[in-house]
Amino acid sequence: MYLSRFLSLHTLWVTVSSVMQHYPSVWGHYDVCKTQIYTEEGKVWDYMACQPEARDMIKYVKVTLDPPDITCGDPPETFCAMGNPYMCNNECDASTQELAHPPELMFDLEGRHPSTFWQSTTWKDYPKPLHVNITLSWNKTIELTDNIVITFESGRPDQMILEKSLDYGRTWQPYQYYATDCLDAFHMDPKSVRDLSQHTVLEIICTEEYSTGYMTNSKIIHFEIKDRFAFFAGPRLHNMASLYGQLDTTKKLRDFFTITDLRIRLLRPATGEIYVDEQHLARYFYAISDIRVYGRCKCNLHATGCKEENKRLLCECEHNTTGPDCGKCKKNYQGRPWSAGSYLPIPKGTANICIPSISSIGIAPKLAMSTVSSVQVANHKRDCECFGHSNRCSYIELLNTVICVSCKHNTRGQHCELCRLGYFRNASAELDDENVCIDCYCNPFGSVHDRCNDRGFCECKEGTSGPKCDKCLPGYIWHSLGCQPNVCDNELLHCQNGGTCINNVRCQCPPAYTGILCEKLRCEREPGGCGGRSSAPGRAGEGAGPGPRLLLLPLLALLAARPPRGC
Ligand SMILES: *[C@@H]1O[C@H](CO)[C@@H](O)[C@H](O)[C@H]1NC(C)=O
Ligand SMILES: *[C@@H]1O[C@H](CO)[C@@H](O)[C@H](O)[C@H]1NC(C)=O
Ligand SMILES: *[C@@H]1O[C@H](CO)[C@@H](O)[C@H](O)[C@H]1NC(C)=O
Ligand SMILES: *[C@@H]1O[C@H](CO)[C@@H](O)[C@H](O)[C@H]1NC(C)=O
Ligand SMILES: [Ca+2]
Repeated sequence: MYLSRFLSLHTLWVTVSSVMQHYPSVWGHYDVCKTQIYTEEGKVWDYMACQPEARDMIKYVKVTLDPPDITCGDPPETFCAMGNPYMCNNECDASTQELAHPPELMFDLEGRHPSTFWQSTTWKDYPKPLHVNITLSWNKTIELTDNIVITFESGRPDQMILEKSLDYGRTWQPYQYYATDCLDAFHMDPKSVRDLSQHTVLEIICTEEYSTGYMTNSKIIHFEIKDRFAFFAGPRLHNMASLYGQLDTTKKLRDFFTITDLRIRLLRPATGEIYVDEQHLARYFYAISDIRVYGRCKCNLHATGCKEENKRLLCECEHNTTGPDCGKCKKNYQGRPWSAGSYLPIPKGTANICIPSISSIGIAPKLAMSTVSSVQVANHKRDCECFGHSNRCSYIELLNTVICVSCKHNTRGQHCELCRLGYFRNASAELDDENVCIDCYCNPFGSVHDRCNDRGFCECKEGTSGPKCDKCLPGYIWHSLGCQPNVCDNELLHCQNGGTCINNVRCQCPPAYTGILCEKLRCEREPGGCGGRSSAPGRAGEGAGPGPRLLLLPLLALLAARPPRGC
């Protein structure tokens, strides 16, 4: 009972002190990302993740077509009206504005009638496939916030792949396959986004939903962002906090909605039938009137603004971060490794601001002066061997050696290969395991100090035992300050002269007696003594000793049981 009380007291202390350590600075981190909102309780601050607002990203896009000469009109050609193979007197002529269909018309303001559109050449080279790549590049990482919507002016293609790149077009991954017959076109079972779930949300599917061909009126193709969000945020996206919680912890999910480029791969135009009518190849082409991409600049939750500079989007980085995506710490602010901010407000999330470099704090002057700046350190990355407990090291010129900085997971040492004091090595974990160091958890009252041996055994004070020094040896009893010898136990150590043993801590003596075991007459302690009736003359002074101590112990216990103020 005592033990659990004192252990909880200990954790309370730890909690209080760590809150005092981090609370003000964490609060400060979110300062730049709060707005005042009005609630029933009046004006309050709403803390939010630092991210720019979502907007129409099409304004900032650069488009590339492959092959480059795939746009119709050079030389001029005729094509058939959509849905009517016998009205083939429409003309595309790149040199006449009214008859031209350049790529820009995919991005202009739509909503008027008739719509404006880009159009490809017709499939005159049939049976050679009519392949077109439309690549949209932002030269900036963006996070999609709404469905990608592509509106066709011709029939929707029989086969198409939407692809994305996360590395400015160096590598490409499919985002979604679209076909009138998924099995035939891509050897995939047809699926709809509604067949997915939280667990399969990252699956790349082939859908037949948008490819019902030539004859229908519907012209639109979606890539469903919102339906995917809804697996986490509920059907009407009420619970965005839940989505953000997932995004915070699941990098794959975050990356899924992140792009630098999109590519629409048109693989086979709408035919409306199984076979292609070779007599009327001017029926077959691609035409797109509109493309919508909504998203926000990815600033790693370190910026609320994103500006356009020289036709390029750039985050307006806060928290002393820098780079187009706020992806690193500013010079002289590399005191700890960069990390992204958090979607979650305090107390769960922090902004992870960059802190001044070690050399500018100056731990030890000698060390600080010989520590190269972290920018240079990055070049030493090969030499940075920290078993995964740090990704930063410093070159110490004086010793001509590289040491790891800010070892995490309770490690320490040149290569983060040792456990911090108060931790011991987990024998079943490899050195690069996050669990490699285990807290000693030495009982603060029963142990000599907070360190333990390599098996986790703590060094115990007198009368104390157990691996964590939280048990008492026989003849001892747990008090607020550890194990104390039993005062009385009614077996070997009886209270005398009719005294009763209270909690093994003290004897409660009848009024006439005193002493640890009530072994003395009270009058012995008074001036003048007991008038010669003393049973043990000369021991009066000793009896006074334990009195205050025995009183003190319950008092301490009382104090300890009171919760600290303000919690
Ligand atoms: C379209 O892009 C893909 C890669 O995403 C490439 O393999 C293919 O050859 C390109 N097609 C054309 C017509 O450029
Ligand atoms: C992308 O932006 C960088 C500046 O960060 C610039 O140097 C580069 O030329 C840009 N690339 C394109 C294709 O615009
Ligand atoms: C960035 O560093 C400057 C200079 O130390 C400091 O004044 C400022 O508050 C820091 N910004 C943030 C958001 O911490
Ligand atoms: C020791 O490491 C293993 C392997 O990582 C882990 O499963 C276990 O929980 C660790 N033990 C403790 C007490 O942390
Ligand atoms: Ca248009």
